[in-house]
Amino acid sequence: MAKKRKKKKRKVIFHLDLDAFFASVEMANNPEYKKVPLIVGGRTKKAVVSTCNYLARSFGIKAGMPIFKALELCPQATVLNANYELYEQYSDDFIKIIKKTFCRKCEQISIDECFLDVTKLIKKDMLPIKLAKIIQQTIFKKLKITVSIGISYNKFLAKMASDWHKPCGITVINKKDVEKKIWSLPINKMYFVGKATAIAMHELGIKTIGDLAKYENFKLLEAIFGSAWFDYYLNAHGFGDDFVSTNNSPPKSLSIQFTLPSQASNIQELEEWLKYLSQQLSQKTQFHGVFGHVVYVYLKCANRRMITKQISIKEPTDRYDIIYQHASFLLNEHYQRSENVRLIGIGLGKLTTKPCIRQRTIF
Ligand code: TTP
Ligand code: MG
Repeated sequence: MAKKRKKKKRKVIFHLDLDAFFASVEMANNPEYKKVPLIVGGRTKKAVVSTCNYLARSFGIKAGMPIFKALELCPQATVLNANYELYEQYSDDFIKIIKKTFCRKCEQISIDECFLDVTKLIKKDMLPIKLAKIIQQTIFKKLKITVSIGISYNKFLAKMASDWHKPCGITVINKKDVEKKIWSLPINKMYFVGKATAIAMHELGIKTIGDLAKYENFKLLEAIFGSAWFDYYLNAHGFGDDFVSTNNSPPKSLSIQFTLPSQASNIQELEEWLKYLSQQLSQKTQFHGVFGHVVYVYLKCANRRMITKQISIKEPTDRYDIIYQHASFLLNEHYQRSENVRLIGIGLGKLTTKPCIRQRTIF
């Protein structure tokens, strides 16, 4: 008799996203801020909102909005300059708590988000929602910050779910929910679909995730979006990657980017950002125990022009000064001085786990 093939069990993937992160850190440090609409951004004329607490959001204030406009909506709001070092500290603590207390299968994907593969933690007396509640309580007890949690069987759906009920929500998306919950969402709400991709989809008449799922001209999708089209299409049908990578598998490249609190067209200001990002990238690289052969810098300008430049370096590095030196060279070579920059990013590519011996030598 033919053996019955065992059905592969679906994984249980959590996506954790801290609520109003920068503003929440400020409120955790100064409870007075809980009582007021709070904006984190800059104080210059061109500054925009980096984030704001949920009280400020109730006035219609949103991330990316010019501060002056936010203050028109809510003149009594308190505006703070961002304190990035403090936010990085909270971010590190968040990940440490998760890894130490709950689950080592943790993949951090941004300053305030991570995926967890909790499949092995789920038991009869520890169902996903119960575990999610315990995680929320623990994070709040230790950091005084709330976290929203999305639960599903792959990373795409877990990420979509965490956005569903915020702040402090827990949302489960099962296979049967995909049509009901996901298909009606506008295409720009789809994880991985950036602004430019969403515009291109609109031109094809794809306005919702459901439109994409039902789209039949695959050749056209491939011609426009390259090989990425297939992932978008699979995701729209509820399929997707469920592998949560841990530190055991070193990344192929690492990068850090930031949408600037206000547009910058001043090279000194951009240099300052590069310095900050080089430090963060160096720390991230050291955390993963890897060394990069290529430094790259990318800038997104206000007119949507994307500048991406890279340079190979002789010895693979994880050092701040070397990363910054090369990034600064790229900036000075390729940045046209009058252009307004909205987003700046820096990365290390061709990563290896083996450092060059010479690099470690102390002179
Ligand atoms: P998000 O998680 O996108 O936003 P949030 O945590 O403020 O709000 P939500 O409750 O909706 O999750 O980003 C995390 C932090 O990163 C955010 O507090 C501010 C910062 N940030 C920027 O400064 N620029 C950006 O472009 C983005 C996306 C985030
Ligand atoms: Mg967040």
